[in-house]
Amino acid sequence: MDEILSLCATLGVAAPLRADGDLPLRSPIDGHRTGFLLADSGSAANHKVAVAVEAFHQWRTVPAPRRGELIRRFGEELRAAKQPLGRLVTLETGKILEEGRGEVQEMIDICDFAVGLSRQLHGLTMPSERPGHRMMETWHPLSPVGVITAFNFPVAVWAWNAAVSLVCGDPVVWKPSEKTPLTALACQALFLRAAQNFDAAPDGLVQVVLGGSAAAQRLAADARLGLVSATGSCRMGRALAPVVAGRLGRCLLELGGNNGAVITPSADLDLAVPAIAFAAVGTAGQRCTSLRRLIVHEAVAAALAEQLKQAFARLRIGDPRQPDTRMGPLIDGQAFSAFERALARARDEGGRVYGGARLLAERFPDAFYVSPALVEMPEQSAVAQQETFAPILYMMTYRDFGDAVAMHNAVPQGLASSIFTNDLREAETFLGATGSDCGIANVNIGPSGAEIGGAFGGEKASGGGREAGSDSWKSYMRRATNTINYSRALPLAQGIRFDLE
Ligand code: UN1
Repeated sequence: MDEILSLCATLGVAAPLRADGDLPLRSPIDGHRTGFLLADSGSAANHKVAVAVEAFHQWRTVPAPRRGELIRRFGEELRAAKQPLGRLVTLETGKILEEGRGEVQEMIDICDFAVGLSRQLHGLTMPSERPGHRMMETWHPLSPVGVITAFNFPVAVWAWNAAVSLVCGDPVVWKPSEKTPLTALACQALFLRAAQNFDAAPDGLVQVVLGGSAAAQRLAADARLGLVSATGSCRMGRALAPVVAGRLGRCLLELGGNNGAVITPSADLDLAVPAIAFAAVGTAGQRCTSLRRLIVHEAVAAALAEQLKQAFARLRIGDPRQPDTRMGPLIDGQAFSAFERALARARDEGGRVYGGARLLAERFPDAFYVSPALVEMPEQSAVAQQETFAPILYMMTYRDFGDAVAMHNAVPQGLASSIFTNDLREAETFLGATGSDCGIANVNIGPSGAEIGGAFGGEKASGGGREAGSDSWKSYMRRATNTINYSRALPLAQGIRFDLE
């Protein structure tokens, strides 16, 4: 607890804990209560949105490359704070140090991307059908953006949204997960450091609203937020999206995944085994891109299962602060119950479970360490169609490639996917129109660990949103189509005649 507070102080958050707080904070590492924070009341949150609206009115007039300069400075702050912020991510989420720092690196990367983007927010010019006319589109700042994030990527996913929003001219109102509020306050503090001596930055560009699902619902309902970008479970998306839609606002959803990998007879298992292990057990299976389903050709299934069991058995599981640990704890007891429930159900549905035990329970009765589970399933039954946010890898076999793709796509979610093959036809088919139906489809790498340069997001129940790279910025701006008449005549479109005599 002392370390968490001293890291907060280093990062610019003084005394975040409150004796009168109502948001309990518990360490996933040892289960101890860190203390309480104070959730924002409805009126406090309302005021923060009002401040963001004020900031918007000024910020939208600042030239985009100048807005980019602020994000460049923010990136510098993040570089300087990579170690302490990465460590705070580890302490708050239980992810290993390497991954905590990796998250901060992802923030730095998106800042770099956004700085370049700030000079490229350009539209098209189209030929007009009318003589002496020009048509073009221009992109303008939209409004303050509501950003709702999950515990598992407490800082990187916010940064994808914030860096892009801010260069687009939109302040950010951020509701972090109630399980990871300290990293959010730390990011805000680092941002304030970057903005301190930057004249063009109005106060209140980054607001943090602390609270649970009621706070998220309030942001969803707030018509001053033209866009609400929300990351979390499909259930969360189903609760929020209708609220945003009800006021005809824009929603960008990044929801659950149930990510699969097809392992073909030509797969290079020396590549596939470590890729599968990282994707299935990294972050203790708590990434939306975690690998949950293996669809393996029967010719390689036995060899692969054996190698995976060995790889899982060698894995160092425990205190994520130890440099050689590869898998830390689950976030809390609820996550552990979901893990146990899914494994019981898998057994009921005919699955053979390897691993899946609780570990270190005597030392940490209130923290939840587990060994990852490999579950050989007779078919892709109901349990394998759900996302359980834990290290469970279901393995099914196939004979015919077409069946493998069909099985791959036969789940409600459509986030990330991969195929391991050295057969060009299989690879291209998987990436083509009849292949993977996901927003992310990879060849010879796992489904997780995406770079920020591409658009990130999924289809079907994964929500349809796209964040981070490519042209995802367009969701954060208002597009105007402009037609300019520089002639002395008034020809109408579609050749319509409208004579007044
Ligand atoms: C998430 O789990 O919500 O692709 C985001 C990845 C990370 C981001 C995951 N870059 O695994």
